[in-house]
Amino acid sequence: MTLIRFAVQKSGRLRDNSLDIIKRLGVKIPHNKEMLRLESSNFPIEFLFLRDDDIPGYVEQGVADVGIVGENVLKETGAKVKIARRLDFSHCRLSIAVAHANPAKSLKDLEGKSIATSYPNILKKYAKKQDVNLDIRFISGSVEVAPGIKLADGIFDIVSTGSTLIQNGLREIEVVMQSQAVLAASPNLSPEKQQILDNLLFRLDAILKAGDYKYIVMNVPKSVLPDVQKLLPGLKHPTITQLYDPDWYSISTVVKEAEFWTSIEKLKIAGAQDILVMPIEKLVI
Ligand code: PRT
Ligand code: ZN
Repeated sequence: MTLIRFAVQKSGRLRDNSLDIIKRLGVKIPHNKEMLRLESSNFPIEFLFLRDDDIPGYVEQGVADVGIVGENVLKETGAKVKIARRLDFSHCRLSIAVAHANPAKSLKDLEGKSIATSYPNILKKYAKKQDVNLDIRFISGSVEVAPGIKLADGIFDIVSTGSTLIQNGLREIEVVMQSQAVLAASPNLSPEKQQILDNLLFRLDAILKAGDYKYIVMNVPKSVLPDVQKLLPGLKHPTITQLYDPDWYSISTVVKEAEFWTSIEKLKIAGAQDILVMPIEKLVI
């Protein structure tokens, strides 16, 4: 029987969210934190638990067929893989930062200076594009301490909340790239494996789409029903049911998360009451 090999980070920031998404796809993984290979009991997948840095190379070589990894790691390794889907978690950015006392306002002000980073390839390419010469110093971790111990003039590293930069007396001066977790796929899957991946992507899209929408239910007086109806940005038409009191209606529909607050405010002003908002588990359009 054909299986696809699915690489997941063994331990670290991506692991829990990756396993959560896999669970929501309806794919069972036996509980065993020690095992590096595990087969699903209800889907033709074998999971490989690896360091995130190894995932792009393994997917490129076809050792794994797909894998969840940060876009930052994918870009740094330069692996030739396809991004099948962006997964909307582990959002972060890669930025240049300097000590507060450093007057530099952007990368251009760091011409000839030293920058410590765990992402030398991304930085090299970016600096070349900007026509800036840098002395790039590779460090594999704790990059933020480099300026403080005079190891480098600046750093190029992952920033999420920015609190680590602040704790180390650093200031972000230029964002080089945005990143999030992605599902990377090998470019040369057999038709059988592609079929399994397509089944998985169908389920994944339902989960990713559901995250973009909310289900709302509200009560509306008959007198303002046409006004409220005009404001509803639902997927198709809303469901409208008359309540026991003939002067009142219940409306339910699906609203885009991004437009949610503006929609709710407008509906309230138009006369909608008792507005209930619910998350959507899966959405197949
Ligand atoms: O052991 P393995 O090699 O598998 O894991 P790892 O230690 O290399 O990576 P891990 O688990 O730390 O991160 C995996 C991925 O999570 C990264 O490649 C990013 O894609 C993503 N990610 C999202 C982050 C962060 N947010 C993040 N904040 N990775 C690291 N950080 C670091 C950041 O460098 C900073 O030092 O967390 C610190 C706190 O950040 P602030 O800005 O919130 O203070
Ligand atoms: Zn790593």
